[in-house]
Amino acid sequence: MLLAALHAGADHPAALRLRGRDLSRQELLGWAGSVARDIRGASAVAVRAEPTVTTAVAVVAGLLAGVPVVPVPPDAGPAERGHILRDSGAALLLTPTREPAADGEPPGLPVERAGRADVDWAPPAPEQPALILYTSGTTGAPKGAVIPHAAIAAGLDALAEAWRWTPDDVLVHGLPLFHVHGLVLGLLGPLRIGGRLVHTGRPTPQAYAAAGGSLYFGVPTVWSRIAAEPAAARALRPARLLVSGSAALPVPVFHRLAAWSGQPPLERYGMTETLITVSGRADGVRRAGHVGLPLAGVRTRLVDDAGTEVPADGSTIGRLQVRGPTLFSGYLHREPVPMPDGWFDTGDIAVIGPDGWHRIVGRASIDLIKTGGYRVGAGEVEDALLAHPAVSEAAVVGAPHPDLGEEITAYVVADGAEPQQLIDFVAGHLSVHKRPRRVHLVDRLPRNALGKVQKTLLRDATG
Ligand code: MLC
Ligand code: AMP
Repeated sequence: MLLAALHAGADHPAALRLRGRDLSRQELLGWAGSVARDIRGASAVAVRAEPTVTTAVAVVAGLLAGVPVVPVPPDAGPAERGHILRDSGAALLLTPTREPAADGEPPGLPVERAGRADVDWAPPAPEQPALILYTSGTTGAPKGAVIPHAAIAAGLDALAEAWRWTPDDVLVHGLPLFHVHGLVLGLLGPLRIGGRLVHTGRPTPQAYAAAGGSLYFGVPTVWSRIAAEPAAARALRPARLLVSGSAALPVPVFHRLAAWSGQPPLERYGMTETLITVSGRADGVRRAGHVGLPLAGVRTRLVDDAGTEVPADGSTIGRLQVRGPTLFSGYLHREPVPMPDGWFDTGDIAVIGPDGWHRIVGRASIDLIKTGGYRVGAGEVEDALLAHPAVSEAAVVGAPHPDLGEEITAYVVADGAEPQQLIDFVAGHLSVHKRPRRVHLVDRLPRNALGKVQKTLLRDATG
């Protein structure tokens, strides 16, 4: 049973605290059981994934009912939201209160009005899909990665072992509930392992400092802002573990955070399609710029462009491939992903040392951007810009950025549109975090002899 701690173990009146509202495990189970009864048999349910207790209830209801849950970013504009709802085939949209269904969208089901009910049916089979997480590729609209119950269970158990995560922990984070980090680790983690969850709302240094947790999750942008505020970082001294992931933690941030908080952060690496596969250990060393060792049950290897394995010697660079029980089962409505002998190609470039420690060097494709821990496909942002009537050409790159890791930067050929208008246009059509933060208006884009845009030139020009 995936949410083991929900059904057993000690309860707490504030087992979950989201936006200042508390819920015990018993309350959550009864409330979600009632929603689960209403949605059983649906092909999939979409959930507007705000960081609230009603979102927790909706997600748990889907998992109890054996209905795949499709989290929808709460700020998704019409293009992104419409795509997710259509592509996933969600039969219902779970919202906090009753709302009229928008044109072409599935009917809504208000979670706030549900009653209490027991779950008296068998739990879903481990191989059944639990979540469909929409994630960006290099081109086109986001794809729905199908994550089975068994993958989540295996991934959380491996993290519990590596991090000594127990029901005594109070987990604190302020991450969105529509990606692996905030949703799988940050919400389902405490519901499988036990302990309390305190969601801070926006993950500001002050909110983290005030939360009094034992275990903290953050993306590097969150840690870099905390490391810049010594008082907030010092307030984390009583914590047991500060965990960073979803993007590379800059080495200076690692050292600053260690100095102020009294402990080096623990880094781990993963992705939507694989969940977390590599991590430091609570009882082990922490190494700046390194993401750790494969988790229990996971194997990793490096290959060259021809697919031949290269040595794990601490200096040879290769494409990182992973194998194990935490892998997704494929993208919805797409050709099966090639996974020869179960090996999945992450698209990340890495080095593995003789001691097994992994260092992520970068991504194979310039068209996947990591900004504030969010993965954004350049193609999706370019398509959104090209939908503006004034835009004739657009190229999007991730420029190095001290706070965000990479900053979405667009080079645009446009007739009669100002940069801010184009930024707002994208923010209004996709999720707000996918907007370019900078738009350069240019006469033409640099192209090679074959007419392909030379993006490395653009990225280097902004770096
Ligand atoms: C700004 N805003 C606009 C706007 N410009 N709104 C409309 N139009 C515009 N043009 C508003 C936003 O709505 C928001 O409002 C506010 O400005 C700031 O938003 P932001 O730009 O998102 O804030 P920022 O400070 O940059 O956010 C930093 C951050 C965020 C760290 C909080 O990037 C974040 O939450 N990242 C987490 C990503 C994550 O969880 N990734 C995990 C992927 S899973 P308001 O009202 O909200 O303030 C994965 C696997 C693994 O990778 O390994 O974990
Ligand atoms: P997402 O699909 O949003 O989960 O993004 C996954 C990608 O984030 C990975 O393929 C990596 O490129 C990146 N990533 C995740 N964790 C780390 C980390 N600790 N260090 C460097 N990159 C990371």
